[in-house]
Amino acid sequence: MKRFYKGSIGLALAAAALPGCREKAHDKPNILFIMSDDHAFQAISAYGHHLNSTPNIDRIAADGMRFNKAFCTNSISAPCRAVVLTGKFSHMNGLLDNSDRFNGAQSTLPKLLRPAGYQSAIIGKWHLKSDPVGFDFWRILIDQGPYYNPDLKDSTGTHRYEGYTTTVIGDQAIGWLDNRDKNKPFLLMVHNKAPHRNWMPEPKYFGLFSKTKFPVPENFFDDYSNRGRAAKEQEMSVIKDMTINYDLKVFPREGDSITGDDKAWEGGMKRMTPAQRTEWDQYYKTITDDFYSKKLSGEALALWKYQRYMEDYLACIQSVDDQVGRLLDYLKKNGLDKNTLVVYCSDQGFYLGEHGWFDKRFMYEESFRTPLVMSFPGMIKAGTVSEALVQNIDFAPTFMQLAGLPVPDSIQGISLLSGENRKAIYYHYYEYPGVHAVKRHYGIRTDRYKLIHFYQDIDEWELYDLEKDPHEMNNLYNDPSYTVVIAELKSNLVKLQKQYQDNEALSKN
Ligand SMILES: [Ca+2]
Repeated sequence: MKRFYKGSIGLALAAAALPGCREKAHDKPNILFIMSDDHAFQAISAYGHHLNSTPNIDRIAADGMRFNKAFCTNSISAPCRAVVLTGKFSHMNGLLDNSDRFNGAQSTLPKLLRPAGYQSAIIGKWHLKSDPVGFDFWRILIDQGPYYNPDLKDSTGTHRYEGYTTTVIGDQAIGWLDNRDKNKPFLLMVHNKAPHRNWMPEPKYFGLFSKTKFPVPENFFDDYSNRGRAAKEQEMSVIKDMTINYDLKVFPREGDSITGDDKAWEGGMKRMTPAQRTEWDQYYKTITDDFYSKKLSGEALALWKYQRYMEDYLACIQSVDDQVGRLLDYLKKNGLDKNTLVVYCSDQGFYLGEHGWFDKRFMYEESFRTPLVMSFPGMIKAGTVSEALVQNIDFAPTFMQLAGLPVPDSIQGISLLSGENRKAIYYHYYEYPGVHAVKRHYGIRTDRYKLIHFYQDIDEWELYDLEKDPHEMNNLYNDPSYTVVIAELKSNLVKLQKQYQDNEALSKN
């Protein structure tokens, strides 16, 4: 099977033809890379999950390719961003978890594309602590950034922008496109804050899903039997860890003692203008009154929390989809649509109640997998689907090949235009001890199997047969009928660790 399933031949041929047919720098393809934060593939209608409707993201899939097996390498924000920028695993680019500071002196996409004449910009979430290096233009959120009236930092300083953050980022992206040097090809990275926790929707989408009853995932009440300690000891449970005030927007009552994550409940709202706050209070007061009148507990409370979570999470995505539409319309209106590769993805996946969870981090499918759709008329056949195993290390080499540049050996990803296909992918997560208490682990995934090693304060292996157990409910590591499978996976795991030079993991096997 080729890397580009079904559409592979067209893509490979077009890619091969590129350097010869595009001799002038300004004829080189533009790259519009849109990445959201914590956008689950389950929440994109092109993926067929029917939770919501994302017509504009779906346009990219309809005009191009939907990837069903796109994955990250370390399922958490800052590391994913460093991987995208460098085309290298976390242990190679030096950014292992959200507490690390990115070393901007290293080789990154904007610098790598410069020899081909590219101008580059990044707008929106950055989250790498150091300032962007190598971009011609940058205007970024501070740390995670708020949902309303964000401060954006650029080379001149930090300024406050009034409005809903997703829209502000869209405005800035359009503004940059309008003012760019039109004689040069561009790389524009548009990084949304949404739909990251704590899921504060845009006022026009308040109540969009209030009448929708979302189907509860079949493993929402997972008791983690047949799994190890990592699944049992995490702190990302909708039932136990999702907070009523901060996450679910119920106002605390007079005299309530506010504890834990709920202490942050008012932080985002303090940034609102009085008019925004009035609208917010009006909508969420009704929800608050309803919540206190119901006096829910046990299973009823768990299900209420799930519905409430989904309403706000999906409403935030509606604004993201609007801005994707604006950008696509801009490209078309300005004659850029034919010569621009458009990518939509998320930094990683997210749990929408599967295993009873929110958040990410685990190598289990919902957080390991990311949505990925790409369009490029004339190169990617419309409406194609890829089942190839691809990873976020692949963006940098893909963009380089698209620009007609040789890909340096130090880059660990494979260009999606190369026609090469990998049989297995590698993963390594580090942020432990840390928020949500997901233990350190690494592992290998093939088309059918996943082998994970949880280490540091434990030493536990898990094996899943994704064909028989797609929801990863049954660890088969101690099942004797899988002895041969495990031995083969371990041997391939070692090969990948050597190939990617993950010496720390090699010592833990
Ligand atoms: Ca994220």
